[in-house]
Amino acid sequence: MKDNQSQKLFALAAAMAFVLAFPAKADLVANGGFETGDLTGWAFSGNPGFSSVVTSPIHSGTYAYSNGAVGSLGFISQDLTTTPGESYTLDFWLTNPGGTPSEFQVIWGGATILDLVNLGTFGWTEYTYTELATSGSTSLTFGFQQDPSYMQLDDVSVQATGVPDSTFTASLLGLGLLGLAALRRKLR
Ligand SMILES: [Ca+2]
Repeated sequence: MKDNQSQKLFALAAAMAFVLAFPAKADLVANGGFETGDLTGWAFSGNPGFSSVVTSPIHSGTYAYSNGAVGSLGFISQDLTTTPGESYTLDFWLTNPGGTPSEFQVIWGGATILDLVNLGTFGWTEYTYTELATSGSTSLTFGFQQDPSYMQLDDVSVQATGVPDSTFTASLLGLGLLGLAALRRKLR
């Protein structure tokens, strides 16, 4: 093998090693897209009626969560491992066909951060919040009531805010290594 060919291969291998060593931003939510086809990772409480994981409508993948609880709220929640004092970006998608009475709640660490009563009619809509963690475990809860119909939730994610996308950073490092290898060849 020619010398500069082996250098290229080495640089490529180094770049790949960087990408593998620094995984993408960690999503703290288990089964946030409901792609297990069930509520794996989520705990259910409250009104147990009309709660299911469905294949339509969905925002992405194959499944979304659907709830049409009548008369009172049904809740899905999970405990996230968080760092006290660190802020997190909560992101999710919701769609509602309209009709009343209806209610949708988001509860972060016991504090209600969103409480919509008699929601209007809207297609898949993204909601993004920045929230502070005050303990090593933060509960994330969604509450639903939709008497005449069903609303759907999909693509729930929680990520530490302000952490650079390490895959992108690693890619830049990899490109730098490739450039360095090319420079070394020129200088010979
Ligand atoms: Ca999904």
